[in-house]
Amino acid sequence: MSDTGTIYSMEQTMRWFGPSDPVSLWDIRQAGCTGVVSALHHIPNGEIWSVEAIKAHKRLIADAGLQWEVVESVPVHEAIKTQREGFEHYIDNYLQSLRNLANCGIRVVTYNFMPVLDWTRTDLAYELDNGAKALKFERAALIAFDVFMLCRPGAEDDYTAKELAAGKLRFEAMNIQERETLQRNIIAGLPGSEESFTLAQFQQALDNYKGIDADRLAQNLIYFLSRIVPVADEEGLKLAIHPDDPPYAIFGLPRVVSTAGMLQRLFKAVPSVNNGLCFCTGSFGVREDNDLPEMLKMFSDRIHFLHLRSTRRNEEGDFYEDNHLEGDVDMHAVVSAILAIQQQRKVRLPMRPDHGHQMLDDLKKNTNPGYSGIGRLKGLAELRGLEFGLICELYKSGQ
Ligand code: CS2
Ligand code: MN
Repeated sequence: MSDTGTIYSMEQTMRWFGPSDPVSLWDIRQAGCTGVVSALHHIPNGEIWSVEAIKAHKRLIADAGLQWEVVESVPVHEAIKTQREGFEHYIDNYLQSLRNLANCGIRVVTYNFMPVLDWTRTDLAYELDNGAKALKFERAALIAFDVFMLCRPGAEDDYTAKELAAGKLRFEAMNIQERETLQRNIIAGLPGSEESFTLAQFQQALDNYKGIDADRLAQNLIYFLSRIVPVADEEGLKLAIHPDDPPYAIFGLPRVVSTAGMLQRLFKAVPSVNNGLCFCTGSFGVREDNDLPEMLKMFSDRIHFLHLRSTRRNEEGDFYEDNHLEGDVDMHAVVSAILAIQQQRKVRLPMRPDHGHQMLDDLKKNTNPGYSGIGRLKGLAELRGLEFGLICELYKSGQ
């Protein structure tokens, strides 16, 4: 509790994909949000976001009585991640986009540094007991795709004999249509990811990482940070890197934003607090060795944005997206830790319910996987209730 008696609560937002999003700005407002998280998805990855384009998008959001709280994401071009020839041009463009966003009053920018693919799932319609649908990552299905459909050279070396056998069984049990769906789920681009591949293009994109191990990728990220963070400092922008999802290597690609140790390296190399974090509990929470409340405390001064959701994992290395207050994430401990950070820093952090189940009327609609309206509304309502209860306790204990 702060000296003034004010208690700092989270700023409630939802992601909005722009005018073509089946969930409208008014839906988001009715869900109880004061702001949105959004991006200019129509601008190709690597090009500059102009002031005019940013202003036009901002106006759309303001017309519905909402704030554009956070940009998610300004995508990082693959050339920057691999440092292939000409990458400096893409960094210059990125810097210009950041400057333009700051000039338009944007304060927080999220991005990620995942090679080739943004978030990855194998099943976008995993049916729960109650008939709602969730997103799922099934390891055997990933192996089926990697080893038996993509036929990635050397893929077998990444898995145990037991895993390979499970992947083979999984592959053999699928019909052509199921295989096509699996392929589409993995490489055709989930909402928010700016890339989409055919099988051949995907293999080509993987080949671009030959010779780039995790250490080299971390160096490339640190170089990128050393270029963008000074501009963020100048412009009063907070940068918030999103963790890897899933938070371990897939398709032999290196990962550098999955654990506390990896984050420490990045923050030590570029210490400004504007070199910050989008704390995504659903991504970090997939690893049992990530202690979320502990990580929140550890990085308390650089958390600028929150994605709240929970996953449930099993021994086979699968996980699915559970109800927001259930699963492996201890959401009570997480929201308590967030409230403590906010009182300490005297700030309200923007948060969004990260994904939700497809349920009720949304089962009949064409929705963006993970981003249907009703499931996120439910997640948001539960998270708000949890936070409200905790705030009432803070009031009681402080007075
Ligand atoms: C995903 C991504 O887990 C998530 O939040 O929906 O789209 C994620 O937002 C981006 O990778 C962040 O850059
Ligand atoms: Mn997230």
